[in-house]
Amino acid sequence: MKLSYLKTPLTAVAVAAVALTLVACGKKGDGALVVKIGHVAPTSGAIAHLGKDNENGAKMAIEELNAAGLKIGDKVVKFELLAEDDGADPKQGTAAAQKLVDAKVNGIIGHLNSGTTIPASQLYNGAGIPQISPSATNPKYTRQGYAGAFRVVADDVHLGGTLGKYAVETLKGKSIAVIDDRTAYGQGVAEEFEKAVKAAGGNLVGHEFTTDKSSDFNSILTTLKGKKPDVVFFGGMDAVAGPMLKQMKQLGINAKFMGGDGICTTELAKLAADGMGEENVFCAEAGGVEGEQKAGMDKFRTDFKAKFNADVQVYAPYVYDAVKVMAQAMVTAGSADPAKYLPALKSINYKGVTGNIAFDEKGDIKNGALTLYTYKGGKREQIAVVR
Ligand code: ABU
Repeated sequence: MKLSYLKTPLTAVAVAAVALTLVACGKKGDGALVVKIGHVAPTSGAIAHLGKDNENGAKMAIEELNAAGLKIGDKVVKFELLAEDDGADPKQGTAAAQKLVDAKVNGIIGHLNSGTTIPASQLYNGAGIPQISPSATNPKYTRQGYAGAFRVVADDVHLGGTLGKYAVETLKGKSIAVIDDRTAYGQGVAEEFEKAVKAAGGNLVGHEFTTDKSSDFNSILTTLKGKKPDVVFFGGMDAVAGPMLKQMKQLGINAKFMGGDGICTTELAKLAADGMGEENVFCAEAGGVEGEQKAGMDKFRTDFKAKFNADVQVYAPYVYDAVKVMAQAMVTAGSADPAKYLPALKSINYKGVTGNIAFDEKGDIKNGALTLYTYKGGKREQIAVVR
């Protein structure tokens, strides 16, 4: 907007009105183009530690982008992070999504959970706002036919499938039990795990159910104990898996414990305490790097710890990369207008700290990796990166 046509002095009210108009147009008084990035994760509730981990990944990327003086077209950009808490609750998730749609964000990074990401994606799609989830792994998210839905991690077909095969072929499980928390993620990953166990010729002895808010598992664990499992797979998050592991120990269930990325966190060892055992818990993160790409990831972890005085839980680096990928697409397109940068996002080829990021026709990461971990001395220890 040009102001040179103004012939008379502006009143205070008029000055304020012009300033508001400039911000609404996405421009600041200093000439910078304001680009609003929405981020949503549960920063309250039982998995707030994971939501904060994700949010900190976004903060780190935004600060670096602003410090670099990035330009879109000929305009220096000021990225603003609009961070929302969805409490891992689908209803709160859609309310947060609507708030960000109303705020006319240029793009969305999130949500953390599949159960919030999937319903929220309908709103973002309706508003034409591209969305990259850094951690929601239910396959449905990218199978709805939404042009702007992307994911920088592998999905539950890959996660559950790899873990099921691992339970039978590597852990040599002979009687495998499953528990899931009935969320979009927990149920989905457990189903994929079961399919893979069956395909590998394994024996499933029971499937029990809990919720993502439960803390007493005595009844379902006692039922499973009677079936003498040597492997127990849990589809759910670390906040539930921790107390479940403690109660398995109290009940004398001597079985290997497995789960997907939802339990594969730094916090799990604290939550499970003496229920953890040594090399008794196995899980997979839905991404991973190896070889010369490890140096970038190691540096990210060190920088993250120095900045936030906290270890990476699991997905902060994926959030960090997702923000940078979105910014790169805007730079390539020369525009932060969602309709204009979406084609550049679809064809992105970005080298991030989590590896190479390019998307397939659905919006899923191409050639996604998984990292298998166990826990030793209260710390995650990498077993292998698999594709
Ligand atoms: N992928 C694990 C945690 C997030 C989710 O998919 O619900």
